[in-house]
Amino acid sequence: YVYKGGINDINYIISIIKRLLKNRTHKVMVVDDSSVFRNQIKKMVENLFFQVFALAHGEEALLILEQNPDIKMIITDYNMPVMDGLQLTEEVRKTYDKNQLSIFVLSSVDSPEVSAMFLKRGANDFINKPFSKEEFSCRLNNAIEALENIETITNYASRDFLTGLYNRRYFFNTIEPYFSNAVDSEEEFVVAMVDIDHFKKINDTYGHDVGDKAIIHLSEILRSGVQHQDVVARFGGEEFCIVLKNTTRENAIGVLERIRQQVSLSPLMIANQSEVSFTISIGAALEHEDTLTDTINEADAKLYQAKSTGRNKVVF
Ligand code: GH3
Ligand code: MG
Ligand code: MG
Ligand code: MG
Repeated sequence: YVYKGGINDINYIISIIKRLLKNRTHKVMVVDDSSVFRNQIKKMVENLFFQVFALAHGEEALLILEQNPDIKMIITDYNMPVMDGLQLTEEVRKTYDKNQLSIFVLSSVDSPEVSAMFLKRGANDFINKPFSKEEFSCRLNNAIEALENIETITNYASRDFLTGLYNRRYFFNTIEPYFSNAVDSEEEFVVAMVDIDHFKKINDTYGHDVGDKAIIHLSEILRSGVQHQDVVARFGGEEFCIVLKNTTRENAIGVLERIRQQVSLSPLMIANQSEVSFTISIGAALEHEDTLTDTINEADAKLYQAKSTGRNKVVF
């Protein structure tokens, strides 16, 4: 970035530095059939510290997007051979909504109908060529900031504040669709409810702060005890729900048994090298073609059984 003086430019540089400090160097795709224009835009975007993919038409762009689903922005021309910018916009919007991937159109077709047509089909912004570089950079930064803000808000809404695990709302929003799919494709999965044994005693003996630390400690063991595709959510208090996807009963018992053992063998370390040991009880159910609520209720009943028959055990 070439500093041209003036207070606004300083603010602008600060906003870029802030983004770099957050280590957010997004992927941006530039799609234009004119190689001169494509390279010019590419350079401008690279100067703003984005990673750029430059392509000549929509079909190439879709291919690259498939290989890089984390691309945050597409800057596209309108008229191009093979697949134009409008078709590209329509195709991309079948998979990515405006809040996940920003589409920015640059076109020399200077007509209000064209810009409206793009915006109606899901483009986030539109500028006529030729345009001011300054305006382009500002709009591009605004679009990226908007995406980042939405990501932050979505994170707040879907995560539990104490542990960073998914919360109950996110759990049901994502597991409901997964559940219907799994039932259709006859994929088996297991729902497990986890609850700390005699947790009140930890709070009463060591205080609420240590209780919170125990919850965080457990959440780390749960997260690292399952596979990437599995879901771990905090339902409230010291109660968690795990979904082990695409698994069998035998496999799930192995995973849950290992987690139970690990909790009992890795006490929470607190001040003065004291250790707080605790155990967990787990109730689990294999999904069979009933409703998600039925499966969760069955896991809950099994958890109750684990509690009433001595705790520190997995009941399936
Ligand atoms: P059991 O073995 O039967 O599960 O006994 P328990 O003492 O763990 O009983 P229960 O599960 O009913 O205890 C829940 C307690 O967890 C009650 C509440 O004071 C405490 N609790 C709930 N949420 C939090 C939290 O966020 N932090 C802390 N420190 N304690 C919490
Ligand atoms: Mg063109
Ligand atoms: Mg408990
Ligand atoms: Mg409880």
